[in-house]
Amino acid sequence: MTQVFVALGANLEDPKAQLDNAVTALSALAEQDSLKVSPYYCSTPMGDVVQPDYINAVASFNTKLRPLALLDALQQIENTQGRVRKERWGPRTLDLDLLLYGDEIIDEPRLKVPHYGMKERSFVLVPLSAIAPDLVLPCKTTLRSLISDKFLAELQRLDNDH
Ligand code: PH2
Ligand code: MG
Ligand code: MG
Repeated sequence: MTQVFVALGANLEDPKAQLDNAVTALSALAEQDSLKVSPYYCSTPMGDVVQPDYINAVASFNTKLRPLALLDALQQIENTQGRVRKERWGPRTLDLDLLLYGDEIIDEPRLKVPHYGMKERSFVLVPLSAIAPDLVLPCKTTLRSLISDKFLAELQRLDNDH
């Protein structure tokens, strides 16, 4: 069994409900009582595409699924929730990115873990630290050392009940 971290993002068709539905779907992949979900945060879009603000969060859980089986399951959830792949970094109903798979470093055509952009993204690191403040990345960097005041100021935390 491995502890995994997954980033959630949505900016179309009631993004908050998209995240709620995704959390329910992720709970089916998680071992009993292992699912943790960060607060939801509103963040302005990263990248040059003009698009609505995002709701972002991070979930962690223990799973028996191997990495590619987990990737398949995450993509299945994205597809079920109406994900249409158009432009890179464009708007989406749901994005589920596998951030960390235990301490493993995975470099396969379909899957690179740790997620390539996670260290530079406030909308990943801040929710991650809400559920795993003492996390150390596979490269031995502490999560705490990556979070700046600027990152904290970039996000607006929403009131929700988990
Ligand atoms: N995801 C993207 C592109 N830009 N911006 C924010 N704020 N949040 C995201 O999740 C996001 C983004 C592509 O994955
Ligand atoms: Mg993404
Ligand atoms: Mg993605």
